[in-house]
Amino acid sequence: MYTQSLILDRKSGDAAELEDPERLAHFQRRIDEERKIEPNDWMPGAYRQTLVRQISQHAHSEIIGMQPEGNWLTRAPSLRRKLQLLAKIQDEAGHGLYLYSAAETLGVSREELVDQLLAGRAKYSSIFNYPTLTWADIGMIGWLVDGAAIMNQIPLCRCSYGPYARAMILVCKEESFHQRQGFDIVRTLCAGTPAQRAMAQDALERWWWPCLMMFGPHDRDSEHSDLSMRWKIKRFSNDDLRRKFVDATVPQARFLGLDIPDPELRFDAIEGHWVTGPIDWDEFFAVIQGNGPCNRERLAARRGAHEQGRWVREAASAYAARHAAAAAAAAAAAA
Ligand code: BYC
Repeated sequence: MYTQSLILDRKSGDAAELEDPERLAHFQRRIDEERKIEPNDWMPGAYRQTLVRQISQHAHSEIIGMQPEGNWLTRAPSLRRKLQLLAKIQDEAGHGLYLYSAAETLGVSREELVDQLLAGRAKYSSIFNYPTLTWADIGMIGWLVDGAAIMNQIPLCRCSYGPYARAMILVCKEESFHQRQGFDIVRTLCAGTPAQRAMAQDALERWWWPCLMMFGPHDRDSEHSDLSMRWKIKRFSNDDLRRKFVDATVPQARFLGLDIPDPELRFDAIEGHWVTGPIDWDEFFAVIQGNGPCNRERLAARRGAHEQGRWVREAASAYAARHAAAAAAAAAAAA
């Protein structure tokens, strides 16, 4: 929808990048001066592509991320918890739509992006390919997954691309509520019966390592980081954000009386940071290549939902076409 009002010239952007170092220098200067890049501004083709890649992956993550939580809507332990979870899942849908709109300002359509997801050609966050086996998993998603998401997304509020940065402000406010509802679930379980505490501990053991993987590969293996940092799309590296998350979360786990499932976890008093044991990157790459515990299930559910929504899209298009025709007829009659 946003694309209609844009001046789109993707090809000339790419060509100019090759031909016109002056334009490129001007672009970089603008970024260095912390001035936002807006949809109709000239931008290098690679900047545009990086943003489309990241924003669309982010949008897909929000939409697919509704599934593991949706699994517990009918089994939430109280009406209050059910309402909170329902509101949270609706927020995720809103974030997805908001982000698809931000991506559209770069000259791709939402349909194109959704098609890529449904065809299995697009990535979404690795974390949503793990199952939610107990109610404690819903707590872990809020406390840890949303906690990791906030750590990553607060700096995105200062991303150099205006529409993405502005979208992130609303998203981060809502993520903060999500994180708190998750922490509250886990805190309640930890203050409950031994069986409830054991449920929370078991969930932490299953979610801890996948949450650390959410931040992406180590900096030395992160192919996009250098350029994204230079262009101020990213403000912190993957490892820096992961470290901030661990530093914030370890004391919370201790407060809750939970054990982080990492025998090598230690506090480095000189650096002032917690240091974890090695992350299993084989698992991470298997998951992002489509071979995690739930990848197939997630895509199948998404394709099913898309198919079931076909009649709504068709009805909305027919309604819009009829109204446009009526408006055109009225305008012709009045002329
Ligand atoms: N999962 O060069 P790198 C949420 C890929 S939604 C899958 O470091 P980059 C929520 C990466 O795409 C949270 N793939 O990449 C929703 C690249 O592959 P391609 C989602 C990953 O982009 C509902 C390759 O690995 N948040 O919180 O510089 C309910 C090399 O990586 C992952 C966002 O999307 C991963 N975890 O940095 C509850 C935030 N990590 O594209 C909660 C926006 C890496 O070359 N995204 N890859 O095929 C970002 O900040 C960055 O894209 C990343 C990766 C830090 C994730």
